[in-house]
Amino acid sequence: MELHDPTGIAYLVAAVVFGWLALLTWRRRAHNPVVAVSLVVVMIGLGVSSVADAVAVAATSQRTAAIASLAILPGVGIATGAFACLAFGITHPQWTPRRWLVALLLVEPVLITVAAMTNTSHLLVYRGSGAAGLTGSAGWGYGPVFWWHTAYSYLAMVIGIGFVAWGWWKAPPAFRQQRLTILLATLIACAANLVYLARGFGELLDPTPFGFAVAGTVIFYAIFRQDLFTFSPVARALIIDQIGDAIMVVSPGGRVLDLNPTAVDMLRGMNPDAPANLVGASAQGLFGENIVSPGAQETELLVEFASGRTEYQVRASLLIDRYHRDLGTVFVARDMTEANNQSRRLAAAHGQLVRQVETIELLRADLAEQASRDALTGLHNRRHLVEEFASMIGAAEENDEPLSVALFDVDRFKSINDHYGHLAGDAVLVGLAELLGEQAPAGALVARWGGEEFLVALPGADPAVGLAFAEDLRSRCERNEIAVEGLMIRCTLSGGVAAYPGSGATMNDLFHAADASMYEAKNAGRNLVRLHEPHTTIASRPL
Ligand code: GH3
Ligand code: MG
Ligand code: MG
Repeated sequence: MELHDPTGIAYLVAAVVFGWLALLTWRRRAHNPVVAVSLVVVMIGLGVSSVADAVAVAATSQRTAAIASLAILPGVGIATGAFACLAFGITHPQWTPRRWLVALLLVEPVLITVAAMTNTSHLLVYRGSGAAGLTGSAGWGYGPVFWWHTAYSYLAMVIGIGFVAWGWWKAPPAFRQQRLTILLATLIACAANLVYLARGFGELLDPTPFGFAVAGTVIFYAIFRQDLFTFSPVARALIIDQIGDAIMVVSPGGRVLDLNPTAVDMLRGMNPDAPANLVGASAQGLFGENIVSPGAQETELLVEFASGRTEYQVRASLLIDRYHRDLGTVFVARDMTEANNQSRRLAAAHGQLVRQVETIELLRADLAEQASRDALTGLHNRRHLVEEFASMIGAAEENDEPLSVALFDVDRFKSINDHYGHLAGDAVLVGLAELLGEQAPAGALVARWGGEEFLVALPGADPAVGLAFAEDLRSRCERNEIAVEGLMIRCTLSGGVAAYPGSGATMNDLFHAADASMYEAKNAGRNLVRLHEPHTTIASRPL
């Protein structure tokens, strides 16, 4: 064998390309086993034929060259059958060939191998003296089996090309470029073979293996580089099939192109009469009125399954390629049942919490109110009055208005206690508190100042008004008897009135002034009311 023969070397180079592509494809077979294995078998078949071609042209021994010529045939049979599978697999990504089909595709290669090996005894493949004696290509002629084999190979090729052409024609835009690449590559390889046949199988170099080597490389590129979805089912399985969301791709014409198992479950739940194969079905038919238009807001979708009701949130996005062509729409439906139930539970818990907080707030306000009251009379207590008075004096200052305070002390209360008892004394205090409450004008603040002393703050009341109020109260008290356990008790009050701003600008000054005036009334004989005269010295007890 002379390997410096350029024709032989060319065939060997083609064989190396086939082997290399077979190896690369085999490594990537996980992407799509059917397509990958078919391509590997095509490459092995072509590789074997190329090696046989190389030996046939370069062998020095006539016998070796003759045997190599016979060995070309089985590789071609295997390659063309596998090509038909490859073409169908490319256009039907989910397809797996049945065993009988694989067996059927092996029949021809096995038969041609047996026929080639036994050719010297029957000369049905090659005839002539050279074939009979295995003495080189001189005097070789083609027998009927050779033509059957050639017809079979071309038939398988034509079927394969038909699949690819049909696949290209029917392909959605996303796949069209890839299918066209595969179709053109195959046609170029076939053209190379046809050129050789047209020259009448001359002694010239057969360009077929080189055509197929180029076609194989291009097909490899198209399958593993140009594709997005179909030939990456591993990633697809991980991302699309395992995902909890229902995902469905719909063609621009409204047909379902692809969908994941979750989407199949969802659509079957919505539509029990849906066709067995949802791919190719009308999306409108499956979704009905519920179909969401791309760009629309998310849509809620309720599906009644046998296991219960499921709430979906459906989003639609347009698939646009880099040439701004409409490739279809992707629908993603997310099961929101659990999340919605959770937020409903949260909202209910929140509502309950809000009601609890409101109750607590009411209780707190009630407590605060109670804390501001005197337990015996129900009037405001001294602490509350002191707190409120600060803002009253602030308002009077701000509005430039007067403010009077009237302090009352029950005359000789000790003797009431002594006469009627402490409980009767209490009842008298309650009766006085009622009288005060009734007589106090709106906006006035009435408080039990301590013991048998009461204080009334009168916003807006100047000294005269304050004095009139105190005098009126004193005289009412004098006239009114208080009924206590069948007894009618009469008591009198001594009162002192001081007004802002004349008698003082602070709470302390005003209280001291009122207190001093009240003591003046006591000293003057009781059952009297005295108005504090500004600029008089205040001689009073500490507050
Ligand atoms: P006057 O004020 O006119 O000088 O004579 P008075 O008897 O009222 O004198 P004083 O203010 O010193 O006495 C007040 C009495 O009021 C002393 C106390 O026992 C009585 N007192 C104070 N708080 C209460 C109370 O809540 N209930 C009863 N029943 N008595 C009280
Ligand atoms: Mg007193
Ligand atoms: Mg008193």
